[in-house]
Amino acid sequence: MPTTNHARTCPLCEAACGLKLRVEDGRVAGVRGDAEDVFSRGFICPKGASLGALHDDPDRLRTPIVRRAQDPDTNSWEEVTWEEAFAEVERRLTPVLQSEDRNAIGVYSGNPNVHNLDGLLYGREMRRALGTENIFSASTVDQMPKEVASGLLFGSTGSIAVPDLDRTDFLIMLGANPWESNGSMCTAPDFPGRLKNIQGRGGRFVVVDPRRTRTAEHADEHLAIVPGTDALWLMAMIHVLFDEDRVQLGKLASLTVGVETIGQRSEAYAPEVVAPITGIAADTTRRLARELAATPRAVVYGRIGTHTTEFGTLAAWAVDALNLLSGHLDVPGGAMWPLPAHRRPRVAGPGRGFTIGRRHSRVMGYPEVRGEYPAATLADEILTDGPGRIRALLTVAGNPVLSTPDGARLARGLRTLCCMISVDPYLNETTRFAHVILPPPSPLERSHYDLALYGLSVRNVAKWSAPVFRQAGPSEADILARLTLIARGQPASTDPTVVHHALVNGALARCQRQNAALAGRPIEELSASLVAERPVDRLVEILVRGGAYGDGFGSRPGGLTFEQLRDTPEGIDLGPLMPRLPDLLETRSGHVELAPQPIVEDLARLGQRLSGPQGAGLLLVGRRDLRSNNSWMHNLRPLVKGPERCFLQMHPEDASELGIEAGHEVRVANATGSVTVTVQLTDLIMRGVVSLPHGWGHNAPGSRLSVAAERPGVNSNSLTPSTRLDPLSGNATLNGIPVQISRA
Ligand SMILES: Nc1nc2c(c(=O)[nH]1)N[C@H]1C(S)=C(S)[C@@H](COP(=O)(O)OP(=O)(O)OC[C@H]3O[C@@H](n4cnc5c(=O)[nH]c(N)nc54)[C@H](O)[C@@H]3O)O[C@H]1N2
Ligand SMILES: Nc1nc2c(c(=O)[nH]1)N[C@H]1C(S)=C(S)[C@@H](COP(=O)(O)OP(=O)(O)OC[C@H]3O[C@@H](n4cnc5c(=O)[nH]c(N)nc54)[C@H](O)[C@@H]3O)O[C@H]1N2
Ligand code: SF4
Ligand SMILES: [Mo]
Repeated sequence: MPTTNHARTCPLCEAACGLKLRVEDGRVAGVRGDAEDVFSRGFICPKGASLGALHDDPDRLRTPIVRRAQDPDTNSWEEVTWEEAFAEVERRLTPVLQSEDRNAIGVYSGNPNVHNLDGLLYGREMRRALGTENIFSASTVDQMPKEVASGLLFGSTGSIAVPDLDRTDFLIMLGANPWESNGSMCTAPDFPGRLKNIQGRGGRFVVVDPRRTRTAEHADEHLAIVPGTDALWLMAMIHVLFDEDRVQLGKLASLTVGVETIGQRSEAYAPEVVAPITGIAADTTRRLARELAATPRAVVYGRIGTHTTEFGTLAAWAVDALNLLSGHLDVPGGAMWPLPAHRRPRVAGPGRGFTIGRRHSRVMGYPEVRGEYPAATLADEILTDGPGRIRALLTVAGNPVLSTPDGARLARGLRTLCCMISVDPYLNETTRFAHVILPPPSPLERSHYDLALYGLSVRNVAKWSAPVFRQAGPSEADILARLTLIARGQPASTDPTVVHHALVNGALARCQRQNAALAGRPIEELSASLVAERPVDRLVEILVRGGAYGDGFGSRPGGLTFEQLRDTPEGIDLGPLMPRLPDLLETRSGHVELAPQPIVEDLARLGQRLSGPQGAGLLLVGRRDLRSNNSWMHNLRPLVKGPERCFLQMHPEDASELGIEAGHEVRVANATGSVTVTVQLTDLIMRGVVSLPHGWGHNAPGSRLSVAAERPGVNSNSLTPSTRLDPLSGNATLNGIPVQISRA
């Protein structure tokens, strides 16, 4: 077979790098960064380089499997045909569907959906068909606070402002470590290189993190902050702007309401008051607030360390508030919004606004947020008896046993389900409780276009990648379509084409409603003009042709077409971010709502933190490692070889007070659980803080992760309480968790 080369966007993290894969004899013989990719220009990390290893991993499931024994700990899995698998899904799911209690079915969707056209375009249809309110996802152990803050401020959870990295001269970055993570809610391939470029053009960047991370080591300044106190520090920054008369709204003055309210509410947060709680000296805070206000191109950016805390939404809101009040929102070099090729700009004017709590979860009474309940309460809904109790669960691309709070309790709950179906390529800590596992094709067997990430990107870019290999089984869209049909009560053998047709026609009708130029043209005619073949690609084609740069199905000659995407495998650069206000605003007032009621009320809770008891003891935070990806790539030897990565970081002085020495096995414990792990002493972490990575603990009986099981590590979420949530978003508090440490 001849050697072939394939350009591809990497689907493994938010950086969306362009890769070049060399295929020889039907196998991936090499992966390198694609120097011609318009966005990443050759950047690659070790994970992207292991895409071939992922494709070839013998533990990756290629056929559906069904569990025959009641006890998940025994290995009773049997390979079945796809027809048998769907028949088994129907047999198990139908009684629950017919019980008239649709909430008896729960759905958990995990992170890889974000990088997968099939999951993004078909998951919603499946959830809708199930008709349950019990929807959960990894969003509430991640970015939901930023979505809620953006919803309240700008009217839509999708309107997330990103730092204009390539044009800023001063960046304050909180709770992010892009040197390891490659960036999040800010799609920027070679994030480290872009940070170095800030310095290269004479600018500065400052990192706020309890650990002196690799990112902090490269920064011009590092501020060690007490975990969970970012919202207080950001309020102190806002305080300085008002106190020293440095608020500058610029063009946003006429577009913003609530500025005075925030001025009043910030009075209590003088840097001097906040300093003993955050650990950041008052004069440092004042100096940075002045520098932010005085630098024309400057921006504040906060990520997971700020979001996964008890004040996550307030911290996320305060980042945007600080950008706005210092004149750095919607201007080059500040925080801006992308306009991806698959979206259309709105016409300016009042929108529908955003509300939380349209209903409440059954057991804990948590408010619904963007149609979901907190992942942290999934176990409550399974374990607590009564009408509406979850008895059947679908997981799609998620591993909540390792990724969400109190994994051991969730595992106890999953064991009791009468029906669990997982769409997942691995038999792991979560899917081992399933009755049927339906494996999707490998990432190299599907097409790719970043529907989610181009909405968070530091440049407007469009790139579509063709599959490298033909898929062996059904596509993930087919799998989800068949689940949709079963949920609708159709026989398991129904051809999923009906779902594909309905989605494509629905998308065409929507496109027509939004494009006046298409009025009156028959759907059949629009449909006949599509050139893409697979249903997911036809959906992308519709969005792009009807989108901001599209050809409008011939009504805007010269506009973007699917042929252009297909024939430009290195991607199409659509230019730097452009100002988007006011057309982007979807609030009811049509303004930026700086002081929405939920935020003002929650600021009262933050105020109590000023006078409340300051916690003693050690606080646990997480961390990420370049060669890891949440919980699911520890089975690839090229990534996990080398030194052990799952260990506890601790400051030497904290250790010596407890009689702990380097390399000791220690017991980390709190009321939720305990783990035993090796300790590494390092002054990279501030005193009073310890750090453990998440996503480990691969020693569950009955799982099939032969490489990962050799060095399983421990599950840090054994220590995460399921009840300490950010009240506005329902997001779990994953950082700043009190723990006790002793020699094991
Ligand atoms: N303590 C602590 N906990 C955390 C975090 C933290 O910082 N600290 N981070 C949180 C964050 S940010 C996130 S996003 C969550 C992640 O939480 P989850 O999304 O629940 O977990 P992942 O580890 O990403 O697991 C992904 C699953 O998807 C499967 N998968 C991979 N590719 C595909 C595919 O193409 N299709 C399908 N159907 N399945 C696929 C994998 O086998 C795996 O089972 O974890 C959160 N948990
Ligand atoms: N290599 C690798 N890359 C990944 C992932 C992975 O698992 N591995 N996961 C992907 C996913 S799903 C996501 S969401 C992104 C996340 O990407 P990032 O947001 O960059 O996440 P982290 O690298 O975990 O960095 C978070 C930092 O917050 C710090 N921190 C903890 N608590 C606090 C606090 O209270 N305040 C402040 N200011 N800082 C705090 C931690 O010490 C840590 O250095 O990464 C993505 N990329
Ligand atoms: S940085 Fe992310 S997108 Fe780029 S190669 Fe690595 S895993 Fe893939
Ligand atoms: Mo995430």
